[in-house]
Amino acid sequence: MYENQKQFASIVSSILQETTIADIHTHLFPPSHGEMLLWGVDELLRYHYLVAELFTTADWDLTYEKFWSMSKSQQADIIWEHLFINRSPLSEAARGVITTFQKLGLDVKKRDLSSIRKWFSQQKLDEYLPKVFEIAKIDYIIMTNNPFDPKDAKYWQEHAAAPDYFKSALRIDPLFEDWQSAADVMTGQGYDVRPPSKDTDEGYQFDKKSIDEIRRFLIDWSKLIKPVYFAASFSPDFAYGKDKLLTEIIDRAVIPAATELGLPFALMIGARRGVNPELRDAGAGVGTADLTCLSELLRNYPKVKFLVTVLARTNQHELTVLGRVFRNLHIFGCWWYCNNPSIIEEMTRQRIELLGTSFTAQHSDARVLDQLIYKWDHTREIISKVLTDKYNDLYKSGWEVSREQIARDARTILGGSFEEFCRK
Ligand code: FIX
Ligand code: ZN
Repeated sequence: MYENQKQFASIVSSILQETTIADIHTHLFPPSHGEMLLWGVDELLRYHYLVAELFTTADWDLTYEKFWSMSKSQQADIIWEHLFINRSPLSEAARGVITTFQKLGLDVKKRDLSSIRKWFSQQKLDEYLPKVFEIAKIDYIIMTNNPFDPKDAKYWQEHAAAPDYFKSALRIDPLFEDWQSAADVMTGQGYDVRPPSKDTDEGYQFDKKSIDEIRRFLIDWSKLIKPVYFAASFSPDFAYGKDKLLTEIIDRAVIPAATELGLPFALMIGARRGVNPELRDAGAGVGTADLTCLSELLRNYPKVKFLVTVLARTNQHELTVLGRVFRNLHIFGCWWYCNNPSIIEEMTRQRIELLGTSFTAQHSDARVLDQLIYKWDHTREIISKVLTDKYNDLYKSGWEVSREQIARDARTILGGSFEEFCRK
């Protein structure tokens, strides 16, 4: 077949470079969402992963308060100085900035932030956006759309037009983490939702009318934004079946709405928010979750489709096993603190070894448009390494794969398997 392993590795790598991707979870918005679409050098540098890293090195006199009161470009300057000039950008998030500049054709050797800034200031979003999608070879991305966020909601209510390669997902965290303000928002939008009250031994409960109204809210919002799935993130304490209120919201509002609309429900489990509130978005921690609660949910609703990713490395093997055991579960991505080459490689090997190609290897979680470039470049490199090894193992047993079959398998774990699951 191929003359040697090196040649084979480069063939797999070149196929991966050409494979187009469905990026199934991002925090990007279409240009019609105005300033909510973040892009450019300052946004790249003030990515919350880098903000957290900055404070691991900065002197005490750089207080959180001082940092947050700075302009975006001052924040970017200070991060550049600490993480790129005073030391080497070795962390995954810092390396990502360099990859992005390089793939955009900028000279990174000079380390000249002002000339890089000048280049970005000359870019026009209507040309730059498709260019980023082209460099990153992305078919479409899925956004995170929060109907409880007045800024996001406003654009949908005004029917702002989005390109069809920006698909939506209905994000409903406030229903679980802050029902008082969630109830206020729903009431403000004309739904008769009263906060749950504690009038039974069962603990807090919604009245029947309120729960019906939450379901109606989810269905109406789905009609408006046409999401690919419902989504929520949960702390490691996710306790479906034990936490009465959470269980009630899932059982009586989310699942019936998802069933009526034929939509999957995505659960992202394991982020402990606000461990260091001073860091804002960057201040979350990670914890191991009890996935027996997830298996109960999967068992209770065998015909509802669930998309799941977990944050703790310690939960990954158990989740992969659940992915084998439950046909209504599709596992996806290497989320947040797992989005590091060493962990992506480990997780991808583990998933292929247990699931073949029935999973989605990665999502970018990009918050800044330009990050699509590095996130997918780095992921492609790791996946081609893993696939090369796996095809080599097959080759030793006499099984040969064609270029077309490699391309098919690569697209399957980078979007195809997800699409098939959603169509079920
Ligand atoms: O909840 C989420 O969707 C998380 O991905 C984010 O909140 C988090 O801040 C992030 O950007 C992780 O990559
Ligand atoms: Zn996210």
